[in-house]
Amino acid sequence: METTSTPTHCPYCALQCGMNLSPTPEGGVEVTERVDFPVNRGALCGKGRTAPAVLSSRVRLTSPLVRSRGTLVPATWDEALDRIAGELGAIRAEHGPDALGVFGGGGLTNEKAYTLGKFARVVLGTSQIDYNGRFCMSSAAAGGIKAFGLDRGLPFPLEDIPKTGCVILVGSNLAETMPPALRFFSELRENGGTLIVVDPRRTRTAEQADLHLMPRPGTDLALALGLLHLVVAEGRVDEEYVRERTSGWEEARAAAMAHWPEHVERITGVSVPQLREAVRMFCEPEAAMVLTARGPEQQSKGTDTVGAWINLCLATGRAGRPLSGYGCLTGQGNGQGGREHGQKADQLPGYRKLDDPAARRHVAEVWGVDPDSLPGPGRSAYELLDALGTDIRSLLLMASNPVVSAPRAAHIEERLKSLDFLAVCDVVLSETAALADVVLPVTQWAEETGTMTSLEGRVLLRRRAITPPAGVRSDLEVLHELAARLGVEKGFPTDPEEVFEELRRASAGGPADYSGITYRRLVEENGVFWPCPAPAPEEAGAVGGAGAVGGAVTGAAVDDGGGDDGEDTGFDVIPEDPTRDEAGPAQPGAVLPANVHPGTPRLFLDRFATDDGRARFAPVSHRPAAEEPDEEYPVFLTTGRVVAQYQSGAQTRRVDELNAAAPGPFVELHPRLAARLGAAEGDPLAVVSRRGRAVAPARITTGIRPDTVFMPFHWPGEGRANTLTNPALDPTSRMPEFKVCAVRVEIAGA
Ligand SMILES: Nc1nc2c(c(=O)[nH]1)N[C@H]1C(S)=C(S)[C@@H](COP(=O)(O)OP(=O)(O)OC[C@H]3O[C@@H](n4cnc5c(=O)[nH]c(N)nc54)[C@H](O)[C@@H]3O)O[C@H]1N2
Ligand SMILES: Nc1nc2c(c(=O)[nH]1)N[C@H]1C(S)=C(S)[C@@H](COP(=O)(O)OP(=O)(O)OC[C@H]3O[C@@H](n4cnc5c(=O)[nH]c(N)nc54)[C@H](O)[C@@H]3O)O[C@H]1N2
Ligand code: SF4
Ligand SMILES: [Mo]
Repeated sequence: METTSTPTHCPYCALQCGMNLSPTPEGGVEVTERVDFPVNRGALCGKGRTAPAVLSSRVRLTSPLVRSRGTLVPATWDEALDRIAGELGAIRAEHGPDALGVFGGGGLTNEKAYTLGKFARVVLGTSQIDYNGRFCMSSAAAGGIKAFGLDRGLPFPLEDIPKTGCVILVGSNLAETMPPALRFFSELRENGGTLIVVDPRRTRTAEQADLHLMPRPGTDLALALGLLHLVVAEGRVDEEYVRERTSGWEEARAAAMAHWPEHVERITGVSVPQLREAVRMFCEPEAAMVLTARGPEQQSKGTDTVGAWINLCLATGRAGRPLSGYGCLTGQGNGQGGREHGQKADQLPGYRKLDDPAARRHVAEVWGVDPDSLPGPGRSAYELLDALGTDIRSLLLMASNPVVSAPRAAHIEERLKSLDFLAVCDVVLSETAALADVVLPVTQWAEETGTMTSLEGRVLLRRRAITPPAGVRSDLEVLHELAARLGVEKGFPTDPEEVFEELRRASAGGPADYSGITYRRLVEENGVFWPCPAPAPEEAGAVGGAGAVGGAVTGAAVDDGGGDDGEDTGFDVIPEDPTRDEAGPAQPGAVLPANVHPGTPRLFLDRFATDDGRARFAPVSHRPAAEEPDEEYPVFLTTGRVVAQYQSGAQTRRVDELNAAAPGPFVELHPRLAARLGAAEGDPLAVVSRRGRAVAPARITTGIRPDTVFMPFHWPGEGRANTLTNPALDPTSRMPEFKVCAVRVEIAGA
């Protein structure tokens, strides 16, 4: 047990708020204020503040569990690990490596996500790996790569938001999903800027807006096209910018011109005067931003929708310029880093592509394997889960709870049950872990060190603050032990910093280049924004300047100069144990040695990361949701979050204070719809879709469209929202349509 307080970061969302963990007299830890981290300056939401409750042995797993005669019973680590390795080996021998599925999570540290991807490809030899981030920001990632050649959630730090002129926040309820970030938007308005919120519900976030557009679910694509139509019609296109910094305008323009404002009003339900007002607010100031979150992204056309919002930025010259740009508000703690280092079906570390021969060669060399031995791309998350029990016979699952969080969850639950073998690593007995043949209890955030990459693209060090209870091991130890049992003795270290050193080399030269980042720098500089290349060995000894930390440098230029630190690797010297480094983080603006790349807080200012340096317009047109309301299912269902619960609730449903604030599921509906049903506040409502039926009490509010009901997805059982959701996939990102499906609502039991 450490005796001093440790500066670290929250276990939950992508904001990665800074906090101190201080020892309590009882031998535990409590969260205390940490003001030096600029993103939250000490502010935390209730989830962050109460996070130590999940460290308690009262709610967590402290012994491996192995299924014996139908029930999970405590076992030793050796028994549990032997069982997993034995089953995986046997299934592979009988059905081949692609019968072994692996599923990861965006909450895993970079070190774990990297190791899990390597484990799947090198130890198991399977192509069948994907992760829950596919359900999260994959449409924004696909849209960003198409347009800019690179996907980093925000291309600028949050601190730029108060200084811009207007922000359109599309389908983000950040007042509930990232409460401390609301400050940046309040400051924007205090500075005279404006906020537009696009959401079918009048959320706590929408209440802050100068203009709230309330479209039908699933119509953001038409909305963005309608706004672009007006930009053209009103002569607001930045012709010079379009000429010099973009390509594909004519096609995108033609597509937008087919979306007349009156037509868009009919599709979206947003009136033409409101559309005009939004265009005026967005175009008049010198700089403006569009930020999307899950609302427009979790649709079967999410990638095109993101493309349409980016088009709006490009046509008006609002990308790759100071205080302007398109960004996606990534969701999970390591939603950003988790999508960069190889747990994704088509990916190798450093955001490299698995089907790129040069990438395969580079990574295979770091891993010490033959490039030809690396499997090709596998299936996306939903497709992988849907194939369980067919050609995929076993699943190793780490950091996700799909029984609650996957679309068409009853079906996925059946698929999980139909497996020959399921192994789950978790900190608690989640609904998915409860189905497993073996459950391994793992260490969590405060008990282990690792790096996280926040929604800003800022790589952070989350530090170990307490000793884990006896009986648990880290995910890295699990992968090390399984690799050894499956015949791979080397290459799976258990020390996170050792893994990070390898990740640096594997990512070097890739789009998400971490090679210039060290644990020491992360502590001293309060995080480092990627890309951050290490100086090339041949540059060592050259003279050059790195520029100021936090300064505007481009993503593409990697001119970090050089200096002589006496190391031919160009890497920094790593202190023995930086997690014990007493020195607090340096102030922003710390002076760096000349040969050190400062990191890249702001991307694209000189050029985009495409081959020709130009941003690409997307030639997109509106199309309806995969399932639209009809006579049988006349109401839209949309889903999302409440402030006091996190995701599948596996962690937060174990915290008393959070359960008191958000005890269970509900169906939010408009008084007019309630009147039609004859429903009063609190009445049990049955919500029925083509996938199934869920029951939860009515919560009546005028803050939602009368044609739409909303359910949060944090609970299992009768009120599980995902019993209803439609797994229609976006053709590019393979994102399921969590945000739109058609339902019938009735009073339960009536
Ligand atoms: N409290 C809490 N915070 C969280 C999380 C959590 O579970 N709980 N999870 C984290 C994660 S992983 C993520 S991804 C983020 C998600 O953060 P957000 O994207 O802010 O969260 P959601 O509630 O899923 O969706 C946001 C809004 O989209 C709206 N919406 C629904 N359908 C549509 C539509 O068709 N168009 C538009 N424009 N809007 C629509 C919903 O009404 C909702 O208010 O939150 C992170 N933070
Ligand atoms: N209807 C509907 N469904 C949705 C969404 C929606 O908006 N609507 N949103 C989607 C989105 S954006 C997301 S991100 C997903 C998230 O949904 P899930 O993937 O289910 O995410 P979590 O509930 O965070 O599950 C993480 C699990 O990992 C465990 N865990 C935490 N840390 C660690 C660790 O370090 N190692 C290991 N091994 N385990 C750990 C936790 O205890 C928990 O059981 O849900 C998706 N599902
Ligand atoms: S906003 Fe996110 S990172 Fe910050 S305290 Fe809440 S859950 Fe943690
Ligand atoms: Mo997410």
